[in-house]
Formats: sequence, C-alpha cells, structure tokens
Amino acid sequence: MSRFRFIHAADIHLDSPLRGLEADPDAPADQIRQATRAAFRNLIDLAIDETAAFVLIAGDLYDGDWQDYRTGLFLVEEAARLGRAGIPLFLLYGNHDAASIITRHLRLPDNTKVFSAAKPESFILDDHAVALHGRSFPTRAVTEDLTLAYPPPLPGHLNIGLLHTALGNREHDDYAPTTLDALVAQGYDYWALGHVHARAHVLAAPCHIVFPGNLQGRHVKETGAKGASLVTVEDGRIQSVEHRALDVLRWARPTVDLSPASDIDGALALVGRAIAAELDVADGRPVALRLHLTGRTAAHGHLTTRPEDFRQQVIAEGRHHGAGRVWLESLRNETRPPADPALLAERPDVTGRLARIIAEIAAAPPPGLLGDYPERLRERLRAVEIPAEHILATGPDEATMARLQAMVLAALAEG
Ligand SMILES: [Mn+2]
Repeated sequence: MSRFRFIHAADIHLDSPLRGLEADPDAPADQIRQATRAAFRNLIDLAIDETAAFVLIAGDLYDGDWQDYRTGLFLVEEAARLGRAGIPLFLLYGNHDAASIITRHLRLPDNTKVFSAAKPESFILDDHAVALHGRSFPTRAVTEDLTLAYPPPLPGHLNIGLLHTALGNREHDDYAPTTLDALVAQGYDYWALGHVHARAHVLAAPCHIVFPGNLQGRHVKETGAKGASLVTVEDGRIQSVEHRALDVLRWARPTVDLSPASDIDGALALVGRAIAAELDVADGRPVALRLHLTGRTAAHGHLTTRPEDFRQQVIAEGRHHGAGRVWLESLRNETRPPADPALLAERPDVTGRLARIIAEIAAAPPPGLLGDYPERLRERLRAVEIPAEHILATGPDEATMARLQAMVLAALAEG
C-alpha cells in the first residue's frame, strides 16, 4: 500500500495587519503584527512534523506588494526550511499577489515552484504519481474562467487542480469565476482552491473540492479556527481531508443574553462565562472579541448610561484569565430595559401616569422646557460661537427627545 500526505493552504496574506485592535492601547502590537508570520511558521512546522510529500498554496500568499524586502526574505527562509526537510512547495498567485502587483522579486529556493501566470502549467511528481495543474493570476481582476484552459487529467496519476476563485461566493470579489459542476467535470481528484476565507469542503466523489480558509483570521469577521487542510492519499485515492488549526490569535463574536441578570454583577458573571467558553474553544490562543449583549435586563440602565465603566468591567473579566489572553474589539449593547417602556404608559399606577406625561412632553416639548439652562450655558461659553443649527440655539429636536424619553423610561422601568 502506498500512502502519503500533502498540505493545502491558501490566503496567507503575509504581513497583513490585523484590524480592529488599534483602539486598545494595551493590545500587543508586536504579537498582532507578527500573527500572519507565526501562523505561516506553524504551517511549515506541520508539513515537517507530518513529513508531507508536498505543500500547496492556492493564492494570496502575499497581501499585496511588499512594504519592503523583509516579507520576501521571510518567505525565502521558511521555504528553505521546508526544502531542508526535503519537501517541495508549490505556489499559485491570486488577486492580492498577482504578477502585475508584486514589484520586488527574490530568487526562491530550489524546492519552490511557482505556477505560470501566462498559461496553465503542470508539475508531475513521479515519486507519488501526482500531477498538479494551476495558473497564477496575471492581474488583480481576472474575470474569465481560468479552468477552461486547464489540461485534462493525466492518466495513472492523482490529479490536483490549483485555482484562486470566488466560486460564486458573494462575499468575495468574483474573480476567476467557475462552477462546482465545471470543476467536477474536469475529472481531477482534488481541487485545491483559494480566495474564499471561510473553510469549505465539497465531496462529489471521487472529487474533493476544498477551500482551506485563510491561515490566520485578520479581523472580527474572520472568526473561528483558521488553518490548512491535511490530505491523506492511499493507493492513489484521497482517503481523508482534515482541517488543522494553525492560527495564533482567534476572533469571536459571541452573543450574551443578559436577561437572566438582575444587576450589573449578574451581567458580568454571564459575560465572564461567555469569555471563558471562547477561550476554551481557542485552545490556549489569545482571543479578540466583539461582544453582543442582548435581552431585557435590569443592567440596561447601567450599560446605557455608563458604557465606559461597563467596558472596563468587561476588560477586567478578560484579565481574570491573565494578561494578554482576551482583547475586546468592541462591545455592542443591544440590551433593552426589563419592562417595555411602551407598556409602562398603560399601567394604572403613578408610574403609568409619569410615563404618559413623559410621552406628551416628548411629542410636543413645551416652550421653556429647559428653563434658563441654555441661557446659563451660553453665558459660560461666551467665547464660543454657537452655530445656528446647534441644539442650544434650536431647542431639542425629535431624535434627542426620543432618546431622552427612552432613558427616562428605562430608569423608571428599573425603579
Ligand atoms: Mn483572494
């Protein structure tokens, strides 16, 4: 029985910054800047540990033209490390690193081969009876179906097609469009795709069509485990396609329902539990969070009137797990007051009476509602020119009144 493994990765976007943590002055700038490199080292480590037969990268190895030669030097070092382990590396360039975009070039180590951008090219690996077919992007925006010119499968070989394509995914630019049917009809055993950053695996036996997803999430929309596909081949057939997480920082967007919380400590306990769950899934990696808080809760008033205090409390929940484990990308307060303010007005008691008065005031603010407050403020701000359309000059507008009404009713509902 012959058996070997290969690794399929894509969308490494080497040296691309991670976005969304700039606002946090405590975020580990170095660790964040180096994340795509660290994930790439993990990829090379995996190939060496698994004694992979070869490694495929299906486009967007680079994020764009190198800022300086260091990006290219890093790639050369890592490709050479793979070479010293006797493992070949095959690169296909995509829309981010198309031939027309990359202006600096370094000679790559002998184990590294790049698919031509001029026409489809095939590499035959006699040792494992494998035929690789692929074509790099000549320019950023490739709008034709590149597979039309790919060669038929080579008989007696495991045929693998490499392609950077949106494959109809609307969240990505529709480059090198093609269809699942067309890919299957090509008669290859495996399509090593790139461009779509979410992992996907379609089995149309015997053909596997795989997007490994990107190697390292770069912002809060790229959540979950990121890495590469480890493919096992036995007797010339694909036996398994496994995902291996290689990322060094995880993004997550948990939603926490705060309705069971009767006060701010209860809300923080729920947030703390959600943070612990994300850390658990991340398997020791630091986690960057966008936290959505929902539900009718008595904590709504605090969250709404003291957002910065609550943000710091949430950061503290993260620090319970140690420094540098949890980063807060943002906090989305979508909670509501425990009782529906619209229903308050229907109550027969004094609260109901108050709610109705507030509604009347909000609908038609009586003149002089703010008393001499605007005049006193203007006195104090004498040196400041107040624009004619400013709220101090015009009186509160409808939106402001609605916001004030919601705040007062929220406080009333809590009381
Ligand atoms: Mn791409």
